[in-house]
Amino acid sequence: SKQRSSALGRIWSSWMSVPLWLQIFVGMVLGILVGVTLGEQASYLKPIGTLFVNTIKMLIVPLVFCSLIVGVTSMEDTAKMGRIGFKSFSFYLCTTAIAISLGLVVGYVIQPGAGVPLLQHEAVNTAKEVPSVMQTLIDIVPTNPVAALASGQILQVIVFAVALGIALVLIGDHGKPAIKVFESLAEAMYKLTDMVMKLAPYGVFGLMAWVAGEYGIDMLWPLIKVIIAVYIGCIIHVLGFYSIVLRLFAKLNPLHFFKGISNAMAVAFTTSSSAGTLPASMKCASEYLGVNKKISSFVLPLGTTINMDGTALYQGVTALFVAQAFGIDLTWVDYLTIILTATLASIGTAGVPGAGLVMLTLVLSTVGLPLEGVALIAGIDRILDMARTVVNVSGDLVATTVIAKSENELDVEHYNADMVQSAVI
Ligand code: DAS
Repeated sequence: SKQRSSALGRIWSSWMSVPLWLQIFVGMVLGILVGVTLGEQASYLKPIGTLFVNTIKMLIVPLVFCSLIVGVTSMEDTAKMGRIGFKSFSFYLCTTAIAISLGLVVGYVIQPGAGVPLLQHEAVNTAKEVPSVMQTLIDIVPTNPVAALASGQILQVIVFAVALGIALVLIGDHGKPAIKVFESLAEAMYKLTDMVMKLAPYGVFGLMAWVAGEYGIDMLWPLIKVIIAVYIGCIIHVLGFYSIVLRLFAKLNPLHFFKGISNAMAVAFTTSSSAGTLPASMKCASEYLGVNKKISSFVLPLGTTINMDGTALYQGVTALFVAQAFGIDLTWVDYLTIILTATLASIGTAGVPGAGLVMLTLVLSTVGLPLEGVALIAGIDRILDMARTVVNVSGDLVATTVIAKSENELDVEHYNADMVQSAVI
């Protein structure tokens, strides 16, 4: 039995060395295989998934509250950067809002979750009274922030966190101790999120087993449609929207831009980390695009933390997928809430692999969509993460280029020169 326990020990340690996204993918595949084999009995595995979903729910409010306060207070130098800071901040929020809207359009057109036998039976069509758009806008200001935190009114938590963050900056040194507290709480919440995400392979296994057992293998097709929809959205946003932005706001030829950032896009696609791609982005900006380091050294790192066009677009598509899969009709107000939440939440999302999946729970809970949808997406999330990180990084570089041009800090000849030649220079 000694050999057996050491063999088990070896297997466990090799399993733990597998990257998390691969563990989650394996969990999904095994869950589907077990579900298809066991059929109805597989529903006994559902509690594993529910437990996982509940631990994610536990994270949302404290994670969003702390990460947003830290996100807002860390942008103190953005304010100091005056005009450039204002340009960067507004450019980033506008493109993120457009990205999430494009994601909603693509999700609406492709309907990845429609007609899914999946969870229609579970259609949790809570007949929600539909508040008016005006009522929704009024409601985003919490009359009692503590009650908003306690009841998980996400949009109200976000608004209060941003307001408190701004106030903490404005009170100068008096705010420092509190900011320090929130920084360590945010750090702790990131750690806790890491720990919870380590349970994802098992939670996804349990949920996928239940879903595959109840509804059969044909629930794979909707997931494939989600991948297609996200990739189509990302391609449209990068090649379509960013080209228009470059022509319209900077009168630059987009072709040179895409050639110039191809290295950064490759790194983003393979690492799924905007933060990890930052060195490559900095290199592309100065060596290929002719952007003055004074601009790129500020706008790019800022973009890595607060600009997530790809993530926002992905949240638009997947939120609609979950709504369709659960047979829940979203109202205009819901769409507006999703746009507001994803745009503001992107300020607090870290540029690391899988961050978007955690933020998806935030978007789903603001419009009352079941978080089981997160576990459905988790298995394919890495494939989606690669594409959305390319968009995140491209968006950071578009902003840097456009802002540099507007500040006359872009060497246009360098930008227009053929790539090889400019690299030599
Ligand atoms: N992978 C994250 C990034 O680095 C984005 C995400 O997870 O959504 O930008």
